[in-house]
Amino acid sequence: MVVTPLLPALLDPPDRVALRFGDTALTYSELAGAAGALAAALAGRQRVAVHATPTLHTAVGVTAALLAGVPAVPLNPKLGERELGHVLGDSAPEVVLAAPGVELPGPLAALPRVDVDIAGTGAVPRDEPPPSAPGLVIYTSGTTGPPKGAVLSRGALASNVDALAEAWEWTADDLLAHALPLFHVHGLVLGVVGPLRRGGTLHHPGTLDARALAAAGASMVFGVPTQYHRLADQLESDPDSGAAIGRARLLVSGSAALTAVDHARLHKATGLAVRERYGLTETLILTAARAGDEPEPGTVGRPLRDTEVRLTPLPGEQGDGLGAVEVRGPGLFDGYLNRPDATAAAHTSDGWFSTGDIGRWTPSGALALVGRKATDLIKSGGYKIGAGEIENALLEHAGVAEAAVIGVPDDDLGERVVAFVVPAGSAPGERELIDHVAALLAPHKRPREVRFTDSLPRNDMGKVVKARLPR
Ligand code: MLC
Ligand code: AMP
Repeated sequence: MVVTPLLPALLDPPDRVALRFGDTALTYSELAGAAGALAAALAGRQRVAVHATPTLHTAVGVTAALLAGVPAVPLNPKLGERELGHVLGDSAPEVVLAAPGVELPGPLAALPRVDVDIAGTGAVPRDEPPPSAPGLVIYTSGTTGPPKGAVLSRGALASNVDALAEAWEWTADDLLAHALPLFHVHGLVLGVVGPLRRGGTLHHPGTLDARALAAAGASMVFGVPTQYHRLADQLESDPDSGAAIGRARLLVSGSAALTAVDHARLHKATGLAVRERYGLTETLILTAARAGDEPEPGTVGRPLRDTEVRLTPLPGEQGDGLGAVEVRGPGLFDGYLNRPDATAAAHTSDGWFSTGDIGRWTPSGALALVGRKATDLIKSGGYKIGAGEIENALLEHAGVAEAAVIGVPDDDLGERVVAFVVPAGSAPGERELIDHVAALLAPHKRPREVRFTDSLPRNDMGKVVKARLPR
């Protein structure tokens, strides 16, 4: 069977920069050489972990794994020991890819290591697995328990970035700039696989800083709302950078809602209307505002090609158009690794994936998201954070008798993690508890604030009623 390549531009490299991180860049020929050499070293492995720093090495490492047909597990380099132990135990990678000289945390350092040589020269393998084969395993939080590994097939990656290319008229001539982490769908699938599949260029400036972005000369920019919020702050006193960024075709925001205020501030500073798109780790991107559509702030656009989105009325709703967002399509994951129970629970009885989001259609056919079903999921800085995971980490501290974690609205982060703690004996320090969580889990999961209390509000069954916690 002839399989269509996932990254055709590497088989016939155009004369163009593929990846630029800071001041270091690789052309398509150089990337093909480096990733081709590494792919040869990975051939035949079952699964490979990637120490996913925001560097050229990570992009080359993941590209090599995709070329070799070996599923890659990108890891947040700041994962705490508990989370890292879980992810490695669950995904069982045979080797870890890392930049030369970088020190790896304990459990990762115990794995056989393959250094990513960005100057390597090897041939790109001509054979690749079918689209049904797994391409990436990306870990994501749920309401309870440790993160689950979403298995994304090569076909899901390809079809999703192709549908986005159609929506955004994304071509090889586009220069995409973003400063996203490379261990989630946004930065890695849209942000690395996307431009490489198009044969275009990615520029990763490290942070979405106004001056760096202005200098990048990008035609497209991706970011999470927290990054755009900070950018809007900077542009208030830097109109020149605003004008330079405004020469882009498209600014796209996703992973969480961009506020109306930030939409307006960015429009004022750049002259561009930010487009939003919506998706999940498990589904890849589902809906997007098109390049040519009238901007409609507060919506996340229309379903992508071949993606079906339905709204199932919520129990007790009186026909106000609100519904649970349920989806089907070629971008959906194959299930959670080793978790058939969780995979089944995430689907309806007739096979649609339940996103957990609540939405309504607007008259133009765009989706507006109005909330989430679970109060135990927090979106902070564009990261999904399960309250239960943080509560469990807090309860491991000897000074904590009871804990309840919620997200409270925050101008910068969207939501901020706040922990309510009933101390065991004399209360530990707030900083001590924050550091305790940051050491066990990734630091973005740490509470930004701890409020000590004598008791948590509970219902007659003894269950904590988070709605009664002061926001
Ligand atoms: C602070 N830090 C600590 C600490 N306190 N470290 C250890 N112990 C403590 N007690 C450090 C952190 O390590 C970090 O270091 C810094 O302080 C702050 O980190 P942060 O909490 O992450 O915040 P910030 O730097 O302000 O980051 C904001 C941000 C980031 C927006 C840049 O949140 C981000 O990159 N978000 C993107 C999330 C994303 O990609 N989501 C997509 C999911 S996919 P240092 O060194 O880093 O400064 C998805 C699907 C879809 O949702 O639709 O896209
Ligand atoms: P994750 O599991 O990290 O992939 O996060 C997926 C969740 O992010 C979705 O279920 C939504 O709640 C949220 N999300 C993604 N994009 C948007 C957006 N443009 N607007 C609002 N929420 C979004």
